Amino acid sequence: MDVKAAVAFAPSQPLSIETVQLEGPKSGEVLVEIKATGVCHTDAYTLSGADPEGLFPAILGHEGAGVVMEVGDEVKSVKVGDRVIPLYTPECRQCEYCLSGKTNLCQAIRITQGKGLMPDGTSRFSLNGQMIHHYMGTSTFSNYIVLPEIAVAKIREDAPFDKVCLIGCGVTTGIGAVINTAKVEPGANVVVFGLGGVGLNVIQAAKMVGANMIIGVDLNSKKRELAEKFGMTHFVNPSEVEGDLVPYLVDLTKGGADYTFECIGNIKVMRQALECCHKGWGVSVIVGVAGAGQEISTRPFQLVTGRVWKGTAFGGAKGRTDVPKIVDWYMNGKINIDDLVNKIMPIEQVNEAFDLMHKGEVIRTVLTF
Ligand code: NAD
Ligand code: AHE
Ligand code: ZN
Repeated sequence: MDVKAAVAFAPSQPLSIETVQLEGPKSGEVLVEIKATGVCHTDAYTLSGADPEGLFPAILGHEGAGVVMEVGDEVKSVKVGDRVIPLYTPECRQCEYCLSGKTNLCQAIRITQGKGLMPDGTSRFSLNGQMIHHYMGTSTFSNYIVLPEIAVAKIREDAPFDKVCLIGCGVTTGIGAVINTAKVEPGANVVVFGLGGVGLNVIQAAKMVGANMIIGVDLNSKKRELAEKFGMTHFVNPSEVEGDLVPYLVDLTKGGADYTFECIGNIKVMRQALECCHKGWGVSVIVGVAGAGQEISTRPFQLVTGRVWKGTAFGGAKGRTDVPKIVDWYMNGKINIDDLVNKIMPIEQVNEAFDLMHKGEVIRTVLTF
């Protein structure tokens, strides 16, 4: 079938709206009509050319929501008409990783996904005979996509696509980083570096679990007002701090933070986030994604003296199990997504959405089809 998609032909080039050919679902797969998609910083990261798994041409996008239009043989967990959120971290419930109970990193299709292909090793997208890569197993910048059944979360039928699409990445990542990965407890002091779509969700989850100080750090002071609405108690703009940021934050938290979250993708900030943690027990969670060739460093003494460095992908969430619950939290007013969506535009304005993100003028632009 013909579908409408924003195609990334080469790194750092604007996306191009094209009529692309899509092959239908095979056994165990579903066809989903994407109704809305967010633009996450990871899409910009891959488009920049810094992603070692970034392949071109490709259809980017991984923060979507839509409706099942067709199911292949053997599909049991969803049916035509179901609302779903595509999962870049699937949940097969059968692989060693899923069965371990220790991680959300289902590996059932990870190898082909990283090659921009479906599990059978083929791409279903083509443009005039030229193969186009899938991206993160999702490619939500296309109005129709094909996914394995294990990579869709069925959600309630009254969930609005242009809001719950953010649960496909930023919302779940930020909230899950707090609840699943760090397991922040009531009364903890928390520092969040980067107050974008992910960082604001770290803040709202930290507030939800009863954190004490929730300190937000961002170079863009325009992020302050919304972060306060989400629960930030103190704001720090590093460019306005005299001297080093780390001792400043250690003083502010009277000895160091119990938990810090790096939500930028900057390796220097990752080090600061670790080193402003409390001696003996502080935990720093890396959420941000840094480019090919970049490495983190610190004095091992920082770890010897009890600080813990960890990371999180999709907030440690098991998609098919946890995503429908997070949708319920939104529908029941427990979490705020509305204020994260600053602009809703048609997919034709996808390049404008990237520009707005780079200028720091939005938390999320949602693109519709
Ligand atoms: P975003 O662009 O919405 O927000 C980033 C924020 O960081 C902005 O507010 C910006 O002003 C701020 N910032 C930039 N440099 C800074 C610095 N040196 N010091 C302080 N603040 C700075 O991005 P996002 O969509 O929230 O994503 C954040 C990061 O998380 C990205 O690296 C993204 O790739 C990554 N990410 C990871 C996962 C995961 O599963 N681990 C999921 C989603 C996003
Ligand atoms: N190909 C990239 C991977 C970047 C990365 O870490 N991605 C996160 C999700 S970011 C969503 O906005 C993730 O899920 N990681 C686990 C995984 O298996 O990819 C690179 O840098 O190599
Ligand atoms: Zn993302």
